[in-house]
Amino acid sequence: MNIIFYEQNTNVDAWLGGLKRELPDADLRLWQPGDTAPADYAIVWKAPRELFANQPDLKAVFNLGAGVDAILDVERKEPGTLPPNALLVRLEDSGMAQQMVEYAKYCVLRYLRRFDEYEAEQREKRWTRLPQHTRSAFTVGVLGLGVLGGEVAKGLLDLGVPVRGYSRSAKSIEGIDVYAGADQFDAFLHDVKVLINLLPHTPDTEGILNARTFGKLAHGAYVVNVARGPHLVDADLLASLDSGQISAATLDVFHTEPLPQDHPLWTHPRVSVTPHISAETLREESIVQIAAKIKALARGERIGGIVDFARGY
Ligand code: OXD
Repeated sequence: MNIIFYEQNTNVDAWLGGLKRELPDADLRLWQPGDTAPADYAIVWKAPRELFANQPDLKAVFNLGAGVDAILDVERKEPGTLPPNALLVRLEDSGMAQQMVEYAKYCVLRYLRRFDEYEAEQREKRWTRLPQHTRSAFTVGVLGLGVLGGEVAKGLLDLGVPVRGYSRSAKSIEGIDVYAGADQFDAFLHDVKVLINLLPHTPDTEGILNARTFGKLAHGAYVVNVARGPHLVDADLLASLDSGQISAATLDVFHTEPLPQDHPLWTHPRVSVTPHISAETLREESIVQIAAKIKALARGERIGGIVDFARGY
C-alpha cells in the first residue's frame, strides 16, 4: 500500500518513522510538489490543491487535526478537487480532548475566581478584595458538543458550575442541559456567564460569535474561542468589551494566524491571547489512531471520524 504524507512545520522524520513502525509493510513517502505517483492513502494537514488533484484513486484522506475546514474549503472553492471515492477522516480525540478540558477549566476558574482582575490589580500594586462571583449563577455554555465539546462540557461539571451545551442535533449528556437546533439557540445563550466555542467552522457557523450572540448572554459575560478565528466577529467583540456586555475574552484562534502584530486584540487589557495551542495534535497518539484505521479499512471494516461533506464536519 502507498501512503503520502504532507504537513509543513513539523518533524517529518518523526512522523514517517512512527507511521513506518505501525505500518511496516506500507510504502510511505513525503509528498512534494510534482509528485503524481498514485497513492492509496494521504495523511495531511492543510495540503495544497495539487496534492489531491493528481490522486483520483485515493481511498481515504486522513486530516491531521480535528477541524476539516481547510480541506473542505479547497473542495468548496474548486468542487471536484477531492478524489471522488476517498473518505475524509478527521482525528478523533487522540489526546486533544484532555488538553481542551484543561484549557476550558483554566479559563472558567480564572474568571470565576477573578484571577484576571487580580493580575491587573497586581500590576497597579493594588490590594483589593473583590466580591466572589456566585457559583450557582456562573453558567457555562459550551457551543458544540462533538468529540471535544462533549468532553469539555463533562469536564467542567467538576467545578460545580451549571453547564449547558448547544449542538445542531439533540444529544443527551449526563449532568448537562443540552439545547439543540437553531430554535433553541437563544434559550441556550440566555444568562450564560462563560461562552466557550468548540463548533466546527462551516458556512453556517461563521461569524456566530457576534454582537447579537453577545447581547443574549448575561451582562459582563466571558467569551472563550478555541475553535476557529472566523467564528468571531472581532469588531463586535471589541465593541462588546467597551460597552461592558463582555467582561473579558480568551482567544486561541484568529482570522489570520499568527495574529498580525498591529491587531488590537494583542493589546486589549481584557483579552488573553494564546497561539492556537488549546489542543495540539499529539504525534504518537495520532499515528497509532491513523494506522489502526488504515489497517481496519484494508480489512474492509468500518471506522469512526468520517466527515460528512454536506454537514461540513
Ligand atoms: C485542529 C486544530 O483542528 O489543531 O485539530 O485546530
